[in-house]
Amino acid sequence: MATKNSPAKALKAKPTAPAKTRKTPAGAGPLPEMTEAKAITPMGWMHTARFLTTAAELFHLPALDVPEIAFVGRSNAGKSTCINTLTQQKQLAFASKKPGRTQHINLFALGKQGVTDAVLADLPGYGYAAVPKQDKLRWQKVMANYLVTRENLKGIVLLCDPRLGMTELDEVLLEVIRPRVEEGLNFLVLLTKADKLTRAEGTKALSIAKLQAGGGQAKLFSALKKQGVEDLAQLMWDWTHEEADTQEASDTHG
Ligand SMILES: Nc1nc2c(ncn2[C@@H]2O[C@H](COP(=O)(O)OP(=O)(O)OP(=O)(O)O)[C@@H](O)[C@H]2O)c(=O)[nH]1
Ligand SMILES: [Mg+2]
Repeated sequence: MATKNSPAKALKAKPTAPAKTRKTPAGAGPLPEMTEAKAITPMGWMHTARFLTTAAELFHLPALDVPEIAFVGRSNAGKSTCINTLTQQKQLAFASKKPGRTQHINLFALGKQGVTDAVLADLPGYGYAAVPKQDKLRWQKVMANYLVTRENLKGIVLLCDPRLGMTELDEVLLEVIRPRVEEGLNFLVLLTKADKLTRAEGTKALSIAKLQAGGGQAKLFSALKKQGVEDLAQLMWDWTHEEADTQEASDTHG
């Protein structure tokens, strides 16, 4: 029997996002806005984030059976800041002006009342010139292995500073994950620090990123201006609750 805090219950909770971004189960019609007393918003769900564990090596990571979303990208692209903004917590992930701040895979658990129904992974950035070559190569291997073999990986967010565009290492990463994206792994190119761009520059960067994303999506994001935050929270919810949505839809159809 499902208890009050069971994952099954958490998975059933439907976030009530603003009407324009709100997703309803296929064929289930509009969600009953007023009757869902306990419904949480995607941002409320994100706010439940808490530190789970940290690992310097892939084999130190615990095997998990909840969906995981990885935040990857160049050093200084804004991965840790993005996680802090999404989760509305100042120092959950360590962000810094100094590149290379994140040197482990850090996992953060999500879910209401201590029930973990998804995990965010903050990965070390690549491409920081001052890192010794040996360390760079070691990290590229750890990351590639993680992205290819992590079984509960449900989606990848590749953060990219649009003023720099995709670098050679971003392209390498795209090649590494392409087979998994083609198999249906969710993928988003997130153009960070959008506050540094004019509207026209943003539009142009977005259309280029959409082409580069292959089967994935592309979005603009600014931690400074809080641009694209709710949209991203909703997407993270959708990625990690796809099966629950499908189940609900089929339940509705009997
Ligand atoms: N203007 C602006 N600056 C940002 C934004 N997001 C992050 N930054 C800045 O970019 C720098 C790097 O941010 P981090 O979040 O530490 O970057 P990271 O990708 O985690 O870096 P590593 O841990 O080295 O891989 C910091 O100085 C942030 O304040 C943004 O949306 N707008
Ligand atoms: Mg970081």
